[in-house]
Amino acid sequence: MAGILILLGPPGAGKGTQAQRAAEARGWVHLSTGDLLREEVARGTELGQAAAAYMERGELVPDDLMVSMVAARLEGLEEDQILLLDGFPRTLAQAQALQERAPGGSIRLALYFTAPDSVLVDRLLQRGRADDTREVIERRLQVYREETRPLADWYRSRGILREIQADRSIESIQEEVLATIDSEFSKRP
Ligand code: B4P
Repeated sequence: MAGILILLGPPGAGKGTQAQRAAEARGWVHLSTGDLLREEVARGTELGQAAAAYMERGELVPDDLMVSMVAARLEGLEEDQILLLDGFPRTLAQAQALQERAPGGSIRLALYFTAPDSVLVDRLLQRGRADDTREVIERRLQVYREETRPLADWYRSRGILREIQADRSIESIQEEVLATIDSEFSKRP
């Protein structure tokens, strides 16, 4: 059975960093909706043009666009593939859409990354991507608190949430991420 692992957390928590490392270490598939959107923007596609203004303001791209983008990739998921979903879902509507489209029982874990806002802001300012200005970061954190953080309770109530303290070194977080996933897969192969 295919397995889906969700990486949930505020901007700058290191979801992308950890997803990329775990995918490389284990041969899993990494799907970052932020990276996909940035590719669409760079290519100037219709979706990219629609998404760019939201991303520049630190707002979420509308659910219908995000759901169809991810649904297309879920359909191509092969038996026994492990998919690391980085940055999706970010709203309750996206979580519900994922639940409906994912093969039964395939959503195995939601890893919930947490770190103080001051740490997140410093990391993002250092990274310096186009949407990493102080004003846009503040807006992204606010949108995160309102729209995305409630998903932690949603997955906790389904018994699949595992919290990861993300205010630590990249290496020690990676160790915990892999150990947490391994322990889940050893329970229910
Ligand atoms: P994303 O691309 O997902 O960006 P992010 O949340 O800022 O990054 P992440 O948490 O992955 O941090 P990273 O590892 O890079 O989203 C960008 C935008 O796309 C959104 O604002 C939204 O507009 C749109 N979007 C994406 N998905 C969407 C969806 N589902 N619905 C609607 N809109 C959507 O780490 C950040 C920095 O910290 C890096 O420089 C890294 O090197 C550093 N770092 C990481 N871990 C560290 C550690 N342990 N210690 C020190 N530094 C660390």
